[in-house]
Order: sequence, then C-alpha cells, then structure tokens
Amino acid sequence: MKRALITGITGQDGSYLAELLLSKGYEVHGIKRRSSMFNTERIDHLYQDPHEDHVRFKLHYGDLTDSTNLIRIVQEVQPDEIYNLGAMSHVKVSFDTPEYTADVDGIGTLRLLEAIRILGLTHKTRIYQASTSELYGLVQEVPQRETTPFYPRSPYAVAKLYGFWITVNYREAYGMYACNGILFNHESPQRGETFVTRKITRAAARIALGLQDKLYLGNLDAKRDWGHAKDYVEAMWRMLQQQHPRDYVVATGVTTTVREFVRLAFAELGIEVGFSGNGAQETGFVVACHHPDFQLPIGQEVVAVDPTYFRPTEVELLIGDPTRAKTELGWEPQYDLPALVQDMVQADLRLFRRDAVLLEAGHQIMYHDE
Ligand code: NDP
Ligand code: GDR
Repeated sequence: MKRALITGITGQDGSYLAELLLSKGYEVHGIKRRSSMFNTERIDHLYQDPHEDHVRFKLHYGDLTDSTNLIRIVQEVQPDEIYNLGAMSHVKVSFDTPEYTADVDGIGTLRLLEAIRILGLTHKTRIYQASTSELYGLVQEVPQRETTPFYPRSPYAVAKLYGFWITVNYREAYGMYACNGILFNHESPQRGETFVTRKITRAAARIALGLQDKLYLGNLDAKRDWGHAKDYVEAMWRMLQQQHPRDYVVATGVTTTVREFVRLAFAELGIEVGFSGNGAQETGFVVACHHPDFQLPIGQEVVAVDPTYFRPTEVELLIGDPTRAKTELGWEPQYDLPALVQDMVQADLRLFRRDAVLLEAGHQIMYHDE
C-alpha cells in the first residue's frame, strides 16, 4: 500500500486529492492547522475513527512555518509521495500579508524539501509542488506553456516563484523526484468563498432566492483559464507516477472574463444579465428572468464594481497550453466551463435553499462576504 502525505488537506484541492488517493488504495496522511474552530469541513466525509483497525486516513497537526514539526511528521509517516498544497493562496490577501506569504509559500516549500533530505528519503519520497499560473503574471506569451518566461505580479506569485525554483534545484542537486504542477485556476463547489468564481456562484444563488440584492466585484475584464479541481488533482497524481520527474502546465486552453463568468452563472438560473457603463461605474442588471421560481424585476441592478477589490498589480490574461500534460501524462479534463459553472451554481442553489427555509421560519441570517 502506498503512503501519501498532503499538506493543505483541508483546502479545496487537498479534499479532492485525498478522495482520489483513498479511491486508489493509498494510506493518506494530512497536515491540518490548529484553529479555534473546526476547520475540516471539506474532509469530514473521509474521517475514519482512529480506534478502528486498518485506518487509511490520518490527520496530523502541523504548519509549514514549523520545520521541526514537518521533520517529525515526515519521519513518522515515511511517505512514498508528498503533495505540498498548503499555502496562503489568496493573491489579493498576499498584498496585506506579504512576509507571512513568503514564509509559508516560499520557505515552507524549502522546509519540506529539507525534511526529505535530512531524513535520507531523497530516493524514496516523491514530491509534488503546487506551482501556479500566477508565475506568468504580466503577459510575455500566449498561450502560456512550460517554456514561457515568468513575471510574477504579487507577493503570492513571488513567493511561489521561490517554491518553483527550489523544487527544480532539489531535483537537480540531489536527484529527487520532485515536480512542479503549473496549474491554472481550478474551481469547484468546494472552492474558497472569497475567490471570484465561488463568490459569483454564491451570490447568484442568493440573489435568485431573494436573500441578497447585489454582488460587488473588482476587475470584470480579467481573463482566466478556469477548470475543475476534480480534473486537476488527477493531473497531480499522474505527475508523480512517471519514470522521470518533470514540470507540467495544467489548463483547459480556454480563457473567459470575470464578466462572462457572471453572465454564465446567472444564466444557469434562468436569469439573463446585461452590463452597461465601464470601469468602476460598470453595472450588471437583469434583462430577463425565465425561471418560474424566481421573481427578479427587469432592470434590477445585481452587479456593481467596488474598487476595493482592485489589486495594486493585476494579472490581466491567463490561458494555458496543456499539450505536455496531455501527451506525456495522458491527462484529459472531464469538465468544460459550462459543466463547471453548472456544478458550482447548482451546489450553491441547494445550499442557499436551506437558508431560504430558515429565513421563512423566522431565523435571522447574516452574510458578511468579502
Ligand atoms: P486553499 O486556500 O483552498 O487551501 C490551502 C490549504 O493550505 C488549506 O488547507 C490551508 O489550511 C493550508 N494552509 C494555509 N496556510 C498554511 C500553513 N501555514 N501551514 C500549513 N497549511 C497551511 O487552496 P487550493 O486548495 O485552492 O490550492 C491548493 C494549492 O494549490 C495552494 O498551494 C495554491 O496556492 C495552489 N494553486 C491553486 C490554484 C487554484 O486555482 N485553486 C491554482 C494554482 C495553484 P486552512 O484550511 O487551515 O486554512
Ligand atoms: P486568482 O483568483 O487571483 O486568479 O488566484 P481569484 O478568483 O481571486 O481572482 C481571479 C480574477 O478575478 C478578479 N476579480 C476578483 N477576485 C476576487 N477574489 N474577488 C472579487 O471580488 C473580484 N472581482 C474581480 C481578480 O482581480 C482576478 O483577476 C487563484 C488562486 O487560487 C491562486 O492560489 C492560484 O495560484 C491562481 O488562482 C492560479
């Protein structure tokens, strides 16, 4: 039985990857952070009672800022594969917490590589590093591929640049099986609520149900190559099953504006949204409502721009070329953008129908979205 260790197991990708590895018969270990509240909602369905026999899913307290803790966990687990998914992963927040982001996303990667080296596991343990399309930043070439030069545009991306190169360096210096997955944006019903797609699908569901009036967004012109997280964790696993380690772009090859994602999300609910104005004055309003359950008046303003969400430096256009992943890894995504939007919007609709019932029963409901 193979043994895997996942940092960031409580996050979006960690939860899908843990599911995938368990389905493949792995023993899965994950690192979770101590929090004042439960933070395992995404993986609670995978929980196995440690008192039972043959437990294949185990969580360890830890943090990427804590070297001795990482060394102890790696020593204890003796993993065949490590997936380093833990990170302060929000680009906008990285401008507020640049030093912490560098520590976790940059030096955290080094700490894990060093743990493998110090423990003499360089030829046993394979490692996947969660690199990102944010490395491309300011457009140098489209579509972006493994040979496209990097030009990071945020403290997050600069920290991840260190993570990328230290992974390459350990591969070359010590012969480690270490890979970077340069993953473009991937989303799902498990996506963090402050990333733009999930923010949009949650708001669309709530607006349709009459639980919220309006959605405030930042740059509507930004273009992203959005795929489904379920497909992307499959690529991570495939990267660690090859004969030789290499870095791979994982993307769909299709790019879409934030504005278009808004349109698609509302359209999934039978609500047509049009846009007028530009820049900070742009608004989105209801053009037609075809769904029998929702009563939105034509002309209702459902989207407005709030410059608070603009970033000091923005990544305007991302579109990836996944040819290497497709030809060498045999990777093929199952979801296209419409299927992704449908999955997310329908999941949020189910979620907020519960709130609508509670509200009708007299409960108070407060939303404080970022
Ligand atoms: P999430 O933000 O959903 O999850 C991040 C995970 O990292 C959480 O489990 C979080 O724990 C954990 N974490 C945060 N800080 C620390 C720390 N100091 N020590 C240990 N763990 C920590 O991210 P995703 O699942 O979306 O992304 C996974 C990885 O892939 C990240 O590294 C991200 O930067 C990268 N990536 C993501 C892409 C995407 O589109 N989703 C694209 C390209 C790269 P907690 O739950 O306690 O907060
Ligand atoms: P990104 O994802 O920065 O690409 O990083 P995010 O969803 O935060 O932003 C995508 C684009 O949408 C624009 N935008 C907004 N973004 C947010 N969060 N909130 C808003 O209200 C809003 N309005 C417009 C942004 O300006 C941006 O252009 C994600 C993360 O998962 C990273 O960890 C990962 O490395 C990259 O994807 C690939």
